Amino acid sequence: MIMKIIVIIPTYNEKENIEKMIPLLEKEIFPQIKNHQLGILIADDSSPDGTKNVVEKFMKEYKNLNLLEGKKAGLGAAYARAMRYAIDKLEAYAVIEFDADFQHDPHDLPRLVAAMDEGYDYVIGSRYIPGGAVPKEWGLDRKLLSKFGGLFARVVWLNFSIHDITSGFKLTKTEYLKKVDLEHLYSKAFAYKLHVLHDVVKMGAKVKEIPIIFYERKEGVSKINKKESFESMFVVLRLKFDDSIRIIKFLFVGGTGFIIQLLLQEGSARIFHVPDWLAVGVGAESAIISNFLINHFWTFNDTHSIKESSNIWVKMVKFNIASLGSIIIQVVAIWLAELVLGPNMHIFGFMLKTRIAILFPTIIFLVIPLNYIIYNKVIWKTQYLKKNLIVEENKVL
Ligand SMILES: Nc1nc2c(ncn2[C@@H]2O[C@H](COP(=O)(O)OP(=O)(O)OP(=O)(O)O)[C@@H](O)[C@H]2O)c(=O)[nH]1
Ligand SMILES: [Mg+2]
Repeated sequence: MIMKIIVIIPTYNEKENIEKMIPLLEKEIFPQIKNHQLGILIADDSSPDGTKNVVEKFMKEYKNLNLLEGKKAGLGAAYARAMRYAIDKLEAYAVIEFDADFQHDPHDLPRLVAAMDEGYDYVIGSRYIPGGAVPKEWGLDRKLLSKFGGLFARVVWLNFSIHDITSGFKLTKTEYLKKVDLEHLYSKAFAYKLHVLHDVVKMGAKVKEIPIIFYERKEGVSKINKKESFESMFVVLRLKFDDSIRIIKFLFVGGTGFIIQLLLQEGSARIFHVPDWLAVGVGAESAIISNFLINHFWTFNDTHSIKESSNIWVKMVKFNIASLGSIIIQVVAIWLAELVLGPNMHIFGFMLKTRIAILFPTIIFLVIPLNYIIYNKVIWKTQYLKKNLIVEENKVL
């Protein structure tokens, strides 16, 4: 099927480059991509050198050439604006992020589109896979900076499947881009691309990297500066924090459960003088109910609209079963440990009761992770959130 693909080119003082780039794309590159309808969207930030005039001159000749003007607010702001325009006004099926300065070879464009035709949703022109390269003119400092930036994101996000996180040359299907909150990206500059990549990958887009050679710019001057790398690291961490917020809440709720259990158990034993076994039961079940409610209305409150999910009572029963499972795990672990090690054990020269020494690692390494998985996969079914990661209501033009 013929799809509309828009090549977005942000420009700031790129008169000499854009003068050569537009006819090259229109006359030589686009005709190579026969099975789709291509267009160009220049996102110019009122360049003082008159880039706009050059574009307007070409617009008379090429009907698929569009110009979107704005105030200078950074590369990310220009892209966000242009992507929104490509989605809403040009009704693009996919967009391609592309530099004006010939650092990206226009001859690579058909390969990106071919990967889309193979069924990929997000195609990255990658400098860091075999066949790819960064400019040989780059000094060691710039090479390291670029490599380190990508490595930082890969380590923090624990995503090693993508080799070039900061590439500026890529194709994205708008089906995914529509769900990215473009108006509130964490960066208006270079680091915008980390945010978009993070969200698109999280939504489960099929990603392909194809090797590209990144050249030194031909004309004009670079707009990148050192402070961008700090901002990029900040954006990477902030996105990681967002992703971890559920686990942070979950751990916090676990803590409140522990306190409630202790208070109710001791309260019912000391104030109401109920037998010990009943006091323990009251304490445990109170903690289970309060943990369930806080998790339901707070930790997992974003899952309430999932239709694959069951109702609150069913969840409550499942939650009780999971909690019972946790108790059984602890009992079995301690029973096994005592069987093997005896009632007491020596750790760093100290003698400890085996049941105490084993309780902590069992809870930390077994009970907590297992519960977290069960809550996500079985009780609140967060996997169904993935596709609709970011709600479309955020959209403002
Ligand atoms: N509209 C707009 N375009 C920008 C802005 N900053 C950069 N650009 C454009 O974005 C593309 C990439 O910017 P460059 O300055 O080349 O950044 P870079 O490629 O990382 O750095 P160099 O390797 O030094 O060229 C170019 O086409 C620029 O003209 C901006 O604030 N607004
Ligand atoms: Mg450049």
